[in-house]
Amino acid sequence: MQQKVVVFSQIPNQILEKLKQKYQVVCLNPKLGNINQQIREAVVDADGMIGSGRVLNQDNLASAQKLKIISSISVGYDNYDVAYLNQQKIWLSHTPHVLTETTADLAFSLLMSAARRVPELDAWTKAGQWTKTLPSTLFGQDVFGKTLGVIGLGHIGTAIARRGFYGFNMNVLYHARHEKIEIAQALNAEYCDLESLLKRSDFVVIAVNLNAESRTLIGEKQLAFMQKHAVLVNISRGAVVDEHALIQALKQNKIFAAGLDVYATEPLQSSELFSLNNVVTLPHVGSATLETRQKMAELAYKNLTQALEGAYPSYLVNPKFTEK
Ligand code: 8YV
Repeated sequence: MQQKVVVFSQIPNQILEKLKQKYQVVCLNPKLGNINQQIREAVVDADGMIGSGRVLNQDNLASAQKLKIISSISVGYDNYDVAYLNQQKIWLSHTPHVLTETTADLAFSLLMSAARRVPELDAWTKAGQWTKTLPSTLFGQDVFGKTLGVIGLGHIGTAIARRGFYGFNMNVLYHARHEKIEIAQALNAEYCDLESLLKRSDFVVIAVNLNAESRTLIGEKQLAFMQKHAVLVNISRGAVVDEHALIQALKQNKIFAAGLDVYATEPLQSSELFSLNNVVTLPHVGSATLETRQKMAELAYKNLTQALEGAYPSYLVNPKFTEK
């Protein structure tokens, strides 16, 4: 009997067609009604799921009778109840590595845009306000040779640090659960406790996974450690930062600016952030290039087919269960 796969988000057509050649495919569509109800109904006899950007937990997976794998098209997996999946012996796979450099590029795009006030000055120019030499009140911050503090030195954090060290001659500090000796030596990077990093950095980039330890890691107290000319960049998950505290710090010019790609609530359609000139807001586009999203989908397809063919997926998040 043909195995059934539930596609729970947009995926590249080429990958969708490959799935349809092998499996009975059900594509969910939020425009057709409550997506969680669609998930509950579709997973009853599903063997696998593939997609991203949805919360999957007992609330919408309890009806699954034979689900073997959820293949996430993402590196982060905080939107999945991994403990529940472990209990149900449902594999969760993800797509690390293929998006590392793209996401690090985006992080530096935000850093530079916030430092040199690109969106604000673009709007100023296009509004016809360039009638005389730029007033110093619109000047930005230097990046070259400054101090970069990276919070989380995983693959993406390391790629960001590499850009700062080699590309902008920056002095690199990092904070992580433990020292990363080899990386630190290669980038002449100094391990710091979080408070020191925040106090010493001209640019702070958050590149941690979201977990119980990192949730609201950056709150009012931590923001107060930062220098008035400092810039905060967040490309991890919105919940790592107390968004209300950040808004207050930006409104009171306690820091120079922020560059954000992630938010406590997503999609973000209204926020006090949108009224502030000293924050650059992007819509969770860290990995959003055609090439990279194709590579992610291809890797997720591979993880899925490996599992449905009885093999271990290449990038499992949870344990290598034996058969259920
Ligand atoms: C995903 C991301 O594309 O990979 C991740 O963890 O945050 C992005 O690259 C996004 O999660 C898709 O919703």
